[in-house]
Amino acid sequence: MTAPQETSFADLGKVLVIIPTYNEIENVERIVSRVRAAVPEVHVLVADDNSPDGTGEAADKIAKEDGNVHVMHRKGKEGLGAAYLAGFRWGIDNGYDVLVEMDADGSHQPEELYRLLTALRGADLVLGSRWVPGGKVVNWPKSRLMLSRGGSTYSRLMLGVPIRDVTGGYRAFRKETLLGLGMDQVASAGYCFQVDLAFRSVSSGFKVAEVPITFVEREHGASKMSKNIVVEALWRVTVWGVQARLGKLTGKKRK
Ligand SMILES: Nc1nc2c(ncn2[C@@H]2O[C@H](COP(=O)(O)OP(=O)(O)O)[C@@H](O)[C@H]2O)c(=O)[nH]1
Ligand SMILES: [Mg+2]
Repeated sequence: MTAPQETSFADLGKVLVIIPTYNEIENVERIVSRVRAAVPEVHVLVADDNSPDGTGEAADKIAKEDGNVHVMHRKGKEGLGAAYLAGFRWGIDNGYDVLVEMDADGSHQPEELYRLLTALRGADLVLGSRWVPGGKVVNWPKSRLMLSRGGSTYSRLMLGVPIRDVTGGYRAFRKETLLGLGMDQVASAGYCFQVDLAFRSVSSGFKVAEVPITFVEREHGASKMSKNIVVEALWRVTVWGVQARLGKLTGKKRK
């Protein structure tokens, strides 16, 4: 693990790390304290979908003790994409300049956050990437590795985006990128939300950079990955790819 960073990211403005949670009672305290220790100047927003296991209340307790931690209570499970969109809006409305996506389960290591923020100095969006040299995945079964690599490759080829890890969810956006990519038209609910945002950023002409990360599979709690999420991603990416090709033929752009 890396020591806390001495350098400041004040030049990037105010940074908000958004952590969506659904039943992450075993992880929420640990992840928030790791973020706050790794880059003390950042603020955290836990976006909880009314987790039955009490994650939202646990987050409230942390927020009571630490003024840099905020909690958004959403009414029910609406998917990771919806939680992020609400979190982005809250962050932008509350004066944040950089919005970071991070899972609650420790897969996205807070100790690597400084690398994403450093790269954001020269980019509009930075993706933590498992599939560039130096990137890796720890503790994933072969089936999950194949799904992720296959999903990224299919999306890259289908959409023509020059990105190795299109589905990853450890990212840092400048506020201007989110405002410019048409956030209000994003309908993806599950993980294809990540593909959607990456595709929109590239199509809108934003500079997207990838930095290698080590993705560590969760030790506590359960994954919310489901067959529906995979099916949603597959059909949406296929539709976008076909639309993009037809658009090229007819000169129309995807909305
Ligand atoms: N608020 C909210 N968070 C969610 C939802 N689905 C997943 N998450 C969170 O999104 C992150 C990634 O989910 P996870 O289950 O670890 O997916 P995996 O890493 O792809 O297996 C975790 O922090 C989850 O708690 C949801 O419907 N709402
Ligand atoms: Mg996970």
